Amino acid sequence: MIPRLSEATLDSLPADVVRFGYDRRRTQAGVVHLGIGAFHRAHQAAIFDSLLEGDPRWAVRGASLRSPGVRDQMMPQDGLYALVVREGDAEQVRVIGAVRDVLVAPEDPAALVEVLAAPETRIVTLTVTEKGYRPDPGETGLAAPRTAAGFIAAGLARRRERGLAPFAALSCDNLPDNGAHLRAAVLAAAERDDPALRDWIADRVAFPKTMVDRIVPATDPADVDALARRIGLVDEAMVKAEPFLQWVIEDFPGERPDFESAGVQMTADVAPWEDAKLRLLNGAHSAIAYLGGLAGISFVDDFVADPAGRAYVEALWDEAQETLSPPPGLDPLAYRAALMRRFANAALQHRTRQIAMDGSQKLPQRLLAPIAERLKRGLPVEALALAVAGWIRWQSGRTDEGEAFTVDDPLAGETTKLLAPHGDPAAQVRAILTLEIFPPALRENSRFVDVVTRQLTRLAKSGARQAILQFARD
Ligand code: NAI
Ligand code: CS2
Repeated sequence: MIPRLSEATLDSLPADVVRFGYDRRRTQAGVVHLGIGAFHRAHQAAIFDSLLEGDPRWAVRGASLRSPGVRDQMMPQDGLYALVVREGDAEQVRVIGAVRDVLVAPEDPAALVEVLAAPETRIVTLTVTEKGYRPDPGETGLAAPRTAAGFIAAGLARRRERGLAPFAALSCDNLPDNGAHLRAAVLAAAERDDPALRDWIADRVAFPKTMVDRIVPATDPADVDALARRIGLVDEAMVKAEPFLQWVIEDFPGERPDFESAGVQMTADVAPWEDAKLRLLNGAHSAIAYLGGLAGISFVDDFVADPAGRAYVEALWDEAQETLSPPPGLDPLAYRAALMRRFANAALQHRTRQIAMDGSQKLPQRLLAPIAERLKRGLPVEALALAVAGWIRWQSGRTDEGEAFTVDDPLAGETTKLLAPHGDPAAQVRAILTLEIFPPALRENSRFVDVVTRQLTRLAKSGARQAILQFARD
């Protein structure tokens, strides 16, 4: 049997595996991370791992707010895991030592509150997906929190009682103005039980906005097997990623790592970075997910390997780009060219189905915001509208070939109810636009309704492969 990666087997790693040089026993856990999925392990934890080489304060205690899966993968390995960075034929394997511990909140909520209140905790980071910021009707209050915001409020309440300075809370989810979303959710959780705590948090706690970027597909069992062959150890917690990594953080007061030394950009204004990333990278990703998914295309690189797919993505970017105010240092054309290369990275095997998840929570910032801006300026929105039509068609749970799948979306029940009674695209569009995710400015805009109906009709008649051909270039 192949042994497992752990402290005990570290020394058996092949020489070309990159390893941390710091002494894990001398580190302090200055960071608590909520939602320890693949992305945290390939992005923030990799940055903290680099920072630990010069400053022992920034080790991470991770927490899962839902299932024990990641704890059960990581803790038999002493929290160690490999970050496998792939591009084309090149592969780098790096073992990350930054994660000291993983807690499972539903098993012991009090333990997580205690960790958040620990004097050494200076920063709390979060990747709880876009839907993790929605109010949870099951939230029971500060005594037994369930949501990320509830835990943060409870941890801050205890710090306040103990006279400890608060931590800064950094959302690393793909939401526009993610700091403000998190702040609002935490203030609401605090106010419910303790209005004075709400005021203390409002005065004292930093919720910096952040823009995060690195494509991190979910790990497949085949990735674990390939890594075991490569390093001679089984690593159930490995993650795979592209080489590109960007983290832009709104500068904040209080104790923080020397982020800049690890390549993080600290800035006064994250918004233009965020808009460019959400509308160009994520907007195209969602379009590829729905149109590609309907056409039976499993991976992002396959979509852009087809000249028609590339031409469609360029048409979508032409539309989205005109709605941006790029920050100094971001050349939109160079950014787009780099994105196309990133999407074409066949070694990642990034599934369109993964990106299609939770579309109702992604559409507003990725597609609807640039559409609203263009309509205000009287500009056409054909390519963006085709992506929205693709999402609507996706909600019916069948590909163009008739293959059934489960729609993974917190609003899936509602969208099924809205769409089911209608066979024709015009009625489907009218029904779906009643969802709260569509702002009144769009819902009541006849140009928007018409163009989405036209694109949905085309999808229903000829399928996604044909529909993207309207954007073909010579
Ligand atoms: P993952 O599926 O590996 O992990 C998701 C994590 O979120 C898990 O810990 C899960 O328990 C937690 N979660 C899900 N719903 C939740 C809820 N309602 N409340 C609390 N926790 C919840 O996914 P991954 O790849 O780690 O991505 C997570 C998020 O990170 C994305 O939704 C996105 O906002 C952000 N992100 C991901 C990137 C990627 O390429 N994977 C890149 C940039 C940002
Ligand atoms: C993707 C993102 O799953 C999705 O919705 O669009 O997670 C994307 O991979 C990242 O934002 C890249 O930084």
